[in-house]
Amino acid sequence: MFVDRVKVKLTAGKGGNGVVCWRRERCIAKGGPNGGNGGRGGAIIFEADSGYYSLEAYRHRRFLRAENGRQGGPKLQQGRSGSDLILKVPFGTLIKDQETGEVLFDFTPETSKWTVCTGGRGGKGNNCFKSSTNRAPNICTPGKPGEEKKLELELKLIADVGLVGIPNAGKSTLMNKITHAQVKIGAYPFTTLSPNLSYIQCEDYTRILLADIPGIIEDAHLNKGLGLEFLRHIERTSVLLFVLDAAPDEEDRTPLQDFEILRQEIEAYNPKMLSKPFIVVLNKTDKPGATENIQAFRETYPFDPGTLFEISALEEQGLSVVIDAMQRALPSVACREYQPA
Ligand SMILES: Nc1nc2c(ncn2[C@@H]2O[C@H](COP(=O)(O)OP(=O)(O)OP(=O)(O)O)[C@@H](O)[C@H]2O)c(=O)[nH]1
Ligand SMILES: [Mg+2]
Repeated sequence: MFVDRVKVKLTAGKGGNGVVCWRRERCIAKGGPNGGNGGRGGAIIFEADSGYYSLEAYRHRRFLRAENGRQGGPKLQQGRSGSDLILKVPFGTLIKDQETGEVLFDFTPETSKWTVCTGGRGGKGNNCFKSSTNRAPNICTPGKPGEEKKLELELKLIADVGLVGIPNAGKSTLMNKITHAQVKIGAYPFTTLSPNLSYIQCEDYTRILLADIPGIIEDAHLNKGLGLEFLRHIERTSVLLFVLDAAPDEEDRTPLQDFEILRQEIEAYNPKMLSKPFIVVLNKTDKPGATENIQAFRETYPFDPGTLFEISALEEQGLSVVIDAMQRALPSVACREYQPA
């Protein structure tokens, strides 16, 4: 199951207590204090891992605690420190404060580890309090509590190319044909209910990571259909790939209208996304009626040949040139980080 928003309460481990103990040995009178210190409590650390692509692991784990430190022992024995709790998250996870909504950390490919809650310090045993004036201190201190935080984790996938389209445009079909994904396809709207990630293995050994999101309909910004909720998963992609149905079954729909609806909805969500490089594919060219629609589209939007493509995802026609266009539109490989799903 794809989970992209969870709330968690984290508590780092408490430090172990210090102890009061006395050295007792044959022939050693008044051996003095020898109570050890408590161990440190375990910390909580977030670690981004490319093997994860959703926050599902936290769906039923809302309260997370690291191990407490153990108390000190006699003979100056230091208590064992609590083990750190490592929480794996996918790249693209934002960590926010639950109350203020402030973004505390963002797991981009450059950042992969963050200690979110430090464990409490261990208490001091009575050996620490001995001095020239107090050679038999009868005191020790308790361990300090670990840090506690209430956080919200939000995932915004990091992909190279984001597929956007009206439901049933053929996004998932295209994704299945050009990557190794096996996304569900259906001749009805909203077949895809959560984002899918997969990558294209190019001939020059580079990879292009694609994100397929559920379809967007008119007035999605008013929460129609599945709303604009999933657009955040393509907010960080370098390139947008508009997939348009060149021959819609509904009489009153045209790819031209669909394109305008998609642009309006994206603008309502985040106008900055429209300034990204984009590619438009007119899909289903094998269907009757596609030619007229394509002509009308080209007259209104005379995009250059590197931006507008006619394809048939089902019959695998024209797909290789779209992949080439994606490669060209993306920043150089050296500037990209791949996070295969
Ligand atoms: N004739 C024809 N049919 C296609 C083509 N591409 C996709 N289809 C069909 O269109 C229907 C919808 O395809 P999907 O890939 O599920 O569409 P989608 O855009 O992912 O739809 P949602 O997940 O609902 O948003 C399926 O019945 C496909 O077989 C094509 O090139 N030609
Ligand atoms: Mg789909």
